[in-house]
Amino acid sequence: MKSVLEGRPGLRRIVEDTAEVAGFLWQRGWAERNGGNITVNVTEYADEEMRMAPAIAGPFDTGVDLPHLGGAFFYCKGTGRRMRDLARNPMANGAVIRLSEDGRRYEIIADEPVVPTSELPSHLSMHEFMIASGNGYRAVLHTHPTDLVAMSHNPAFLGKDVLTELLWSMIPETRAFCPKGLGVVPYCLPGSVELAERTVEQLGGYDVVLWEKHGVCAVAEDIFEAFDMVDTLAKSAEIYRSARSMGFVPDGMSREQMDEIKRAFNL
Ligand code: 2HA
Ligand code: ZN
Repeated sequence: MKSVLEGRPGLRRIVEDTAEVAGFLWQRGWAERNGGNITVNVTEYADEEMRMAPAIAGPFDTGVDLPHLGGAFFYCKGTGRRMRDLARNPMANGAVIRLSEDGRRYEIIADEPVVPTSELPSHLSMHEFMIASGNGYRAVLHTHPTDLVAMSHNPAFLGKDVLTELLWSMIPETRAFCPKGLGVVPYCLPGSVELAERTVEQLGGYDVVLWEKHGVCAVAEDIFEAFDMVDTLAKSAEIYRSARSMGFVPDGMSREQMDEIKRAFNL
């Protein structure tokens, strides 16, 4: 069977970029077994043939209300699939789905009947928020960065913007390239609608959200931007851990130094 990527260079680029990032996640040690998931809104690449393509599986319920996503298309990592496998073969470990006009159901249209990620309710709810807000974001990334997850086990870090301030102060890049900081979502069952709702509540203020004792979720224009924000925050967390393991509490940049970066980068 012909791949949906054939003759669609824009869609192919998105899927190849996603595969590259999936490899980074595995190399970072953030993607044990089937850990993490990625969805990218690919509606702009859906031509008439994709709109009319017969379903190869479904329809399935999305489980959430998605008034802005009627008729939208997504490339989604498959549930139970490994990032390291997706990196090598993205269309055997992920699929393109099409939402119904009311956004309540979806069908898998290509290339194989790979059922999407268990976190589909939270991913689609985030895409819904992004379309409704008109921010132009198309990518959602969820992964398990070890140091950030470890920090979420300390209640002292979970107050509003406590971790943001600490991570910003570890290295200038984090203040500059993760300017909204890190939102926090209290522990919820993975894959649940409650996790989806609590995550979307945070997106008004943040592009990266920490799921307590689980992982992070990042939204951005494209999958590389989403990865870079998580990578930058994870670097800060690693510097913090490194300093603590050398036996001292890191000073952190001063408030004046962080404000100077804010001005220099027009944040
Ligand atoms: O896809 O990471 O949160 C596996 C997960 C669920
Ligand atoms: Zn997870």
